[in-house]
Amino acid sequence: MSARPPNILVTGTPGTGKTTTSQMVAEQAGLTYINVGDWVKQHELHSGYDEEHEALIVDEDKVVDALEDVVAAGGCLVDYHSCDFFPERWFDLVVVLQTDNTVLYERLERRGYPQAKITENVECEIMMVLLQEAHDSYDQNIVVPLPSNNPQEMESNVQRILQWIAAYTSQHGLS
Ligand code: DAT
Repeated sequence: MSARPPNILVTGTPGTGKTTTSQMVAEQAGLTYINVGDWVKQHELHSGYDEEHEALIVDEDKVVDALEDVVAAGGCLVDYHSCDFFPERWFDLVVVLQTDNTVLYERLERRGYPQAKITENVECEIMMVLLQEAHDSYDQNIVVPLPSNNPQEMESNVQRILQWIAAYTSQHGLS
C-alpha cells in the first residue's frame, strides 16, 4: 500500500456527537471534513423523500461514486450515521460514538425530532446497531467505540483521535 494521509470514518446514531467531534478533529488535524448527509443534499445523491421517516432516500452507489476520488486522495474525515456501504479499503480508523439512551433522548428532543424518529434512534442506540454494522463491515482492529455523553468525553475523544492520527502519520513516514 502506498502511504497516503489516513482516512477516518466517524459513525454512530444521530445525536451521538459525530458532527461536533469530527469538525474539531478535522480542524485541528488539517483533514478534509466530509458530512455525507450534506453531500447527499448538495449533490442530489438521493432518489426522493421518505415521508414516513422524514428523510431523503439515499442512493448509496451515487454517494460512493461521488466521494471516491476525494477519499482516495486520503486525509478525509467522513461523518455519517451508517457505515456498511462504503468500500472497506477507504478507512484506516472507524470510530463509533455511543451515548446513553436518556442523554440521547434529550438531545434528539432538543433537535425537534418527531417522537417516532426519537424512539427509532434511541432503540437503534440501545441495540448497538452502528457498532454491530461497523464490526460486520471493517477489520476489528480498526473499529473503536467511544462514549460521548458529556463535553469531557467529547474532548477526550477528540484528543484520542488526534493522537491516533499523529501515530499513523509518524509510522507511515508522512510527517
Ligand atoms: P450527530 O452529528 O451525531 O448527529 P451532533 O454533533 O450534531 O451529533 O450533536 C448533537 C447535539 O448534541 C449537539 O447539540 C451537540 C450535542 N453533543 C454531542 N455530543 C456531545 C457530548 N459528548 N457532550 C455534550 N454535548 C454533546
